[in-house]
Amino acid sequence: ALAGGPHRPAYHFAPPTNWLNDPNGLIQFDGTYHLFYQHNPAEPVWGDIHWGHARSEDLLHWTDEPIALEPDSPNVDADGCFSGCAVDDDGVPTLVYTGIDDDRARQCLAIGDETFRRWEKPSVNPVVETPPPGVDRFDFRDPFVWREGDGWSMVVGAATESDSRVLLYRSSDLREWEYRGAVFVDDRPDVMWECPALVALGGRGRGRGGDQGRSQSRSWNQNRDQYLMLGSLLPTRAVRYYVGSYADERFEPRREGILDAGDFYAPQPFVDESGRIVLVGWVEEARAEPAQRAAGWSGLMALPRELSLDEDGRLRTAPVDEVRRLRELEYELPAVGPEDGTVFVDQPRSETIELVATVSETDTGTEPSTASLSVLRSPDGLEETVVRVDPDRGTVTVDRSRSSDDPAVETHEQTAHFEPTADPVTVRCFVDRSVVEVYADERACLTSRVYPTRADSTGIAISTDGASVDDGTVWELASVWDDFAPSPA
Ligand code: DQQ
Repeated sequence: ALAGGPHRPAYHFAPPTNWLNDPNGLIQFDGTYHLFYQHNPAEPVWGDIHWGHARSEDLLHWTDEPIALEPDSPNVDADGCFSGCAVDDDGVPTLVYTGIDDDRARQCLAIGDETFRRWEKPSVNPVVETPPPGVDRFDFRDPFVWREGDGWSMVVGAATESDSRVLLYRSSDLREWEYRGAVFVDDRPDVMWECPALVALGGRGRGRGGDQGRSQSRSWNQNRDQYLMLGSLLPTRAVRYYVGSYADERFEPRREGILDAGDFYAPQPFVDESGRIVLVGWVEEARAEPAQRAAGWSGLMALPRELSLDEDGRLRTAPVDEVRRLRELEYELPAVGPEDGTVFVDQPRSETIELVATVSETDTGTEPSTASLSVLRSPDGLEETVVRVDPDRGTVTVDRSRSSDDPAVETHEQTAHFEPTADPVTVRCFVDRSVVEVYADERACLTSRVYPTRADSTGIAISTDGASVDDGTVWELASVWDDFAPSPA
């Protein structure tokens, strides 16, 4: 049975029990998607890091699989199997991860078979034993590997005394690696670049099937100006992206931004068999440890997102199309004009919804014009989470000041930015019990954790302050778990 409580999500991936952090080893192999994740199987707090595993045919419904990696090799990974990736080595599923022991980080392999259930750690481990000179022995982790030309490339996150950097390695066989230098340097001091990733933004429809390596190498060299570099940065925990060129073993950024300014960290991209770039990220808890222990689980994954570039070279982020299959009962939302104040919506009353609405600025001079969507709202309005959109300023904010009666949860406001626009902004807002995941026109996204305490905090209200809301629709969304216990109504 699933560890539960009223805040367990119905359609986001969460571990069956205990702790989850970063997604690892994302791959589609013979049609099936695999998700591995940083996992403490004994407690819902970070520690004793294993790799948990789940599989899916549609990126929505997940089947729990046996633990893939255990920290069991002295001088290699006995203190933890930290983050990494999966590749298809000519039909052999292969995990590349960071082993931790004695406060040292080393890059390691695990070789699988077609069941994805037996993972052997070869005696060549670790495949990269020491970092290059100047790089901290512990801040040297999170390998991300892809096929490039006739071999393999790998980036590893690193910190030196004065900067953080993304290190590049090359190999012909995944076992012997040659250090090629820093592909990218971020010169802010005291930052650690965790979970680096570099992918070609090939664009949709390029793929014709094939494995991850093949689809990545196909777009390789075709578009050397269109690469995406990702980094999860300590200690601010900002998830940065850069769009730029990758040539001659250097990445040159052209544009940058924050991928998701909410409770979101350590995302990993992969190229699936259709050629899409799919991103999965960890959504952290914003409740105190005793509440996590009481629930018996901690951490979940944001909805899988498709990343692409628009005509102007800007990054687009949208939930994968499969997410539309969760839609059940559909309701129209009333249009709310700038003078209408607050409109309370009678139906649906649900904690698992998708709400889509278009917000238009109206000409009110210098005042900012905003529209607010209130979700997880109690009938008396004492509990509610407010999603505020300001097209003119280019912001979407999740106001959690009244999200929960529980004083022990985090309630600070979170804001994502996009380029201000005079055009209407379409907001897609996914509510899943303790998750509010908002997309503004595919140009900004924000995932926030909220913990309503009341069973009747299931309502919706719309209010405007100088803006108007039209074209609204709400769907109740299905649960993806067979043994999912609905919370008491
Ligand atoms: N989490 C892993 C590390 C990574 C960090 C440890 C990012 O490999 O740097 O659980 O959240």
